[in-house]
Order: sequence, then structure tokens, then C-alpha cells
Amino acid sequence: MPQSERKLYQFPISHYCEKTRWNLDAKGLSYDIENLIPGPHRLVTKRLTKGNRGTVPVLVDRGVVVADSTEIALHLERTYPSTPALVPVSGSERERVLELEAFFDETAGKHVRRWAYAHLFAGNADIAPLMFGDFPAPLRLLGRVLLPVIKQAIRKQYQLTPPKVEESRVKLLEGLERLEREIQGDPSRYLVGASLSIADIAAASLYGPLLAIEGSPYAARPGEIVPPAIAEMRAAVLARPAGQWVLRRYQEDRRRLARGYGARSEAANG
Ligand SMILES: N[C@@H](CCC(=O)N[C@@H](CS)C(=O)NCC(=O)O)C(=O)O
Repeated sequence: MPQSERKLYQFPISHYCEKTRWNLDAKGLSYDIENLIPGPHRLVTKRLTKGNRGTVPVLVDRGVVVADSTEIALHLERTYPSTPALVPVSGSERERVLELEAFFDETAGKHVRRWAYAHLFAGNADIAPLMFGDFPAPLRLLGRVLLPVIKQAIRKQYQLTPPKVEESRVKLLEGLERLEREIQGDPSRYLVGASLSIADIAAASLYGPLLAIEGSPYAARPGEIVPPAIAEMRAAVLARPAGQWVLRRYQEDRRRLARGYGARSEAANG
């Protein structure tokens, strides 16, 4: 397979990386994926960003290194403005898209991650298939060996303490309420205007881990045991307009744009 002009450095499990894959797919751009192991990944991300950033996603686009999923979305918009446009060029709609993108990046991004990891760990869920399933066999094994250390680092870095986890539950529910206000309770509406924008992509991808939607990286795996707190949250969110909205964005928009999760997409225009 010929190499793409773009390479995405990522964790398969990360919803920020899912957001970037969706942004790339929405632009019809091809990209290769390099999956990293949490922890040692910093050697790669720090080298790429000349010491500036440790996090994934990092995109290298024709030699240009861009870190942070929002920066990547904006870079893609500047570089490939019309394939299709995902941010209005000017005016109040542009301001709204940028504000909503930033809001969901923080609210869904940080708080879904903390809440979900806390309950996955408490319920002893096996996260290795999602974290390392796409890796070549030797790295899968290494990942399994390192998993207890990775989990400890996640507990510490994302502050998985009971008060913080409770705060995140409240915040992620507040984010769903805002989503419902913005779409006026109608799961068929986009957040701003009549077409998909980077704000929709941020909200849908960052709430995605709660819902296990078919075609998302978080879809149920055979034999997977879902901790009861997660199953309850999933049912409660799916019963409301915000959950139905995320489902529709995956079913109607993500499915149309992507050739499948994890595909090294050969591009429409890449
Ligand atoms: N605001 C950043 C957040 C990225 C982020 O927190 N990435 C996590 C994975 S979900 C990460 O790389 N964690 C490992 C680390 O911080 O070393 C973005 O949008 O890219």
C-alpha cells in the first residue's frame, strides 16, 4: 500500500484521537496510523513536537507537525478549506462553531474520559483489546505486560478520585443538557446551521465512549463485560435526545464519511 502524505500518531482508545480521525475522514483525506503505547509514546510525541507536547493525537501533514485535536481540526480547515468546509468562513456562525468545539472539547473530552476510566477500572473491565487490539502481536503482549503500570498512571494523571469522578459525572451531564439546548431537543439538527461542522464532530466523538455505537471504536466486543455503572449511563444517555443525536451523527455522518474505523483511508482527494 502506498504511503500517505499524512501520518497520525495516536492511541486507538483515545476519544481525542477518534475526533481527529473523524476530522480527517470528513475532509476525505488519506492518512497512515501509527499506534503508540501509553507512557513510551512520549518519546515519540516529544520528539515530533520538539519537546512541546506529550499528548496524542499528533498529525504530521506533508512535513508540518500539528499537536492537539482542535489545532489539527483548524489546520485541516486552513489547509483544505473546501473539501467540504467544516467551519463557516466568517460571522457569528463561525464564532459559534469555535466556541462549541472548545466547550465540548473540555466538557466531554476531560469529563467523559475521567468518568469512563474510573468505572472501567472499578468494574475490572478488560481495556486491553481496545487499547492494544490493533497492534502487532509482540506490542500487544508488551501492552498487556505494561497495563497495570499504565492504569496506575491514568489514575494519577486524570485524578480518578471519588470527588473528581463525581464532579465529572455532573459536568458531562451538563454538557449533554447544553447539547440538547443547542439542537432544541431535535436529534436530526446540527449544532450550527444546516451542515456538519467541527463542533458536531467534537461533541459526537468525545461523547462516543459512553455509547458503544456500532462503527465507533467503542462498539461492543464479543464476550465483553460492561460494568453496571457504564451500562446504566449508556441506557440513560441513549434514552435522551443528546444520546440519540450522538447515535445519528455516527450512523448518518461518520458512517458516510469513514471507510471504517482504523482504515488507513485511501483518499478521495488525498
Ligand atoms: N486537548 C488535547 C488533549 C489530548 C489528550 O489529553 N490526549 C491523551 C489521550 S486521550 C494523552 O495523550 N494522554 C497521555 C499523556 O498526556 O501523556 C487534544 O485535544 O489533543
